[in-house]
Amino acid sequence: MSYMRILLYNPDNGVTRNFMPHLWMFLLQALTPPEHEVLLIDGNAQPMDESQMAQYVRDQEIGLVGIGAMTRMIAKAYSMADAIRTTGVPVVMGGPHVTELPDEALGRDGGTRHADAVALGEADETWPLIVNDAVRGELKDIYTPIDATGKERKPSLKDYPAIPWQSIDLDQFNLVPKAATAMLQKVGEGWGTFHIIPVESGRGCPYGCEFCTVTGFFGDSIRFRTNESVVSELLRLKKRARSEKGQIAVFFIDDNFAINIKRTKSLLRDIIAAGAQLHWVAQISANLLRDEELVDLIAASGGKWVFIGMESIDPANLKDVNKGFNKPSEYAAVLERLAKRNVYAITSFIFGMDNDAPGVAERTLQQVRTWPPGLPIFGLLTPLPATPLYKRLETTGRLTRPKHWQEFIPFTMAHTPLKMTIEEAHAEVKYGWSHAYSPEALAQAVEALDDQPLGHRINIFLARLCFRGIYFPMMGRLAWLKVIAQNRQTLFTLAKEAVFGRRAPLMTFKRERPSEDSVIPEVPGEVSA
Ligand code: B12
Ligand code: SF4
Repeated sequence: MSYMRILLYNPDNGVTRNFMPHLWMFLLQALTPPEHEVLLIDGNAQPMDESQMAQYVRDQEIGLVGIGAMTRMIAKAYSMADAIRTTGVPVVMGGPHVTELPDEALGRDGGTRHADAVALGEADETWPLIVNDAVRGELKDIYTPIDATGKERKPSLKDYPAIPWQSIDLDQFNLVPKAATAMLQKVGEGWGTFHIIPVESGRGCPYGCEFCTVTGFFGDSIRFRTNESVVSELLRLKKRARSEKGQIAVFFIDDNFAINIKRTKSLLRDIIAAGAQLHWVAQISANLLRDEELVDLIAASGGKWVFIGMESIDPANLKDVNKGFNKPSEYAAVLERLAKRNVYAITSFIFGMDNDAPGVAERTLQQVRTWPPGLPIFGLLTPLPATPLYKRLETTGRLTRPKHWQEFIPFTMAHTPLKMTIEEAHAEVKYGWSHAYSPEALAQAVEALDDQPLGHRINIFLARLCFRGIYFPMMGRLAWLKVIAQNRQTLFTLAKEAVFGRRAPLMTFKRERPSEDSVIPEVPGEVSA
């Protein structure tokens, strides 16, 4: 058994700083044979260029580097891999992009070879084999998770490793500035550190939306960890937060946290029974949020934000992308149901769909303004490799940048929509962000929670300020100061109330209530594929 020092690296996404680390790094670290040491670098938290990376690999005497990346970071991943390979250290790549296009990473498509080996699909079981082969200097080109008969094998998640959150160095992911730590440790239960930690309770989604890689990658076989394993992970996180006088919020990264409502309810009940509640956010599709009991349990178990892939308010668009199970007519009722329990939504919209025409952003915002305040986010329809969308656009000759990932440009389309130009689609996204996150819109969101405790209004205000940064870069101190200055009136009103305990109305805005026909009937129960 020989010792090796392994580096796991996630390139920066080029848009936002990392508000949350990537789970794959911690998972593979926990699955690495124990005789090896594993170092983690997330480029979003610790930016590095190619020469710094090569130097780091030499200085730290790294023996193997694992790189994971989504499509949008793959160009950076390749150039970092190239720099590492010049030092003679082998690079293994994994994740959704190289799973779909292994030949690209291995240089078998006529391009440069970037990786010594590629791990296809879920690597929970192949990673220890990769490490052992690397120690022997016998890396294979491709690692595929297959069983003895050669059939693809998906990890069951029943023996999920215990990620040692209590001892992992999370310094690079602390969202509280170092200078404020000592002071904030004394506030309330302690705010000296704030971490958003990714936790998965299950994998897989059967819905097969046209633009999504998940059904192809994780398969339509849904697998869950045991409730016990998830609860004990939350308890470990809770203990850590207490011991460092800080806060931890959890992001359940399951693609559809309530895909099996019965199981989700049972997990949430167990979390409550064990006192393992932490504030959490999860992705749940709107159709699964019809169940009042589920929403009660979400609130009681610490759920604060639900990410809903609404995509469009136009049923024709939803049908086009195989997401007809989303019913725009029920969006308002779903959001009201959450808001009644003080749970709010991150509502995600995609512009540039085939039935979108100029003005789509304003039409969408008109609806959004009638809903409880939340965090709308806007993106463009993107043909990710190996998705049904990619194939459809390729066969109909509509891709304008077929290999868009080789030159990633944020918020830029790679195909022409049918009812507007690419430039018009870009303008719609800009309109969406700038109007949803203007100082007036932020003030209105706070004011819409007029009947709620101050904490809830501060929460929505801070969340909106941070989400603004997804589109409008707020990296530097100066950029933050500018945003704060623009929102000074809302800030002042909130601060005044915090100090004097009395509230002056910010604006006269009141959210319009949904019309009768947007209220859906209560349909309890399971929704299957
Ligand atoms: C959480 C999440 C996010 C988080 C951020 C990521 C984070 N910090 O964790 C948020 C919500 C911010 C986000 C945003 C986006 N996301 Co996202 N996200 C996810 C999600 C739901 C979970 C990721 C996860 O942790 N999975 C669990 C881990 C265990 O799986 P994994 O990462 O795939 O790792 C396994 C294998 O891939 C492999 N592996 C991975 N890396 C490596 C490396 C090595 C060396 C090896 C050996 C193996 C290996 O082993 C792991 C264990 O089996 C996935 C969907 C999914 N279920 O994975 C989408 C997903 C990754 N996101 C996706 C997309 C498109 C986006 C956005 C671009 C969406 C948008 N239009 O804005 C943005 C961009 C984010 C950014 N700024 O860069 C796509 C990526 C597809 C692709 N081909 O790139 C996915 C797959 C979902 C989809 N719709 O198809 N996302
Ligand atoms: S519901 Fe979400 S995770 Fe499932 S296929 Fe559709 S977009 Fe992907």
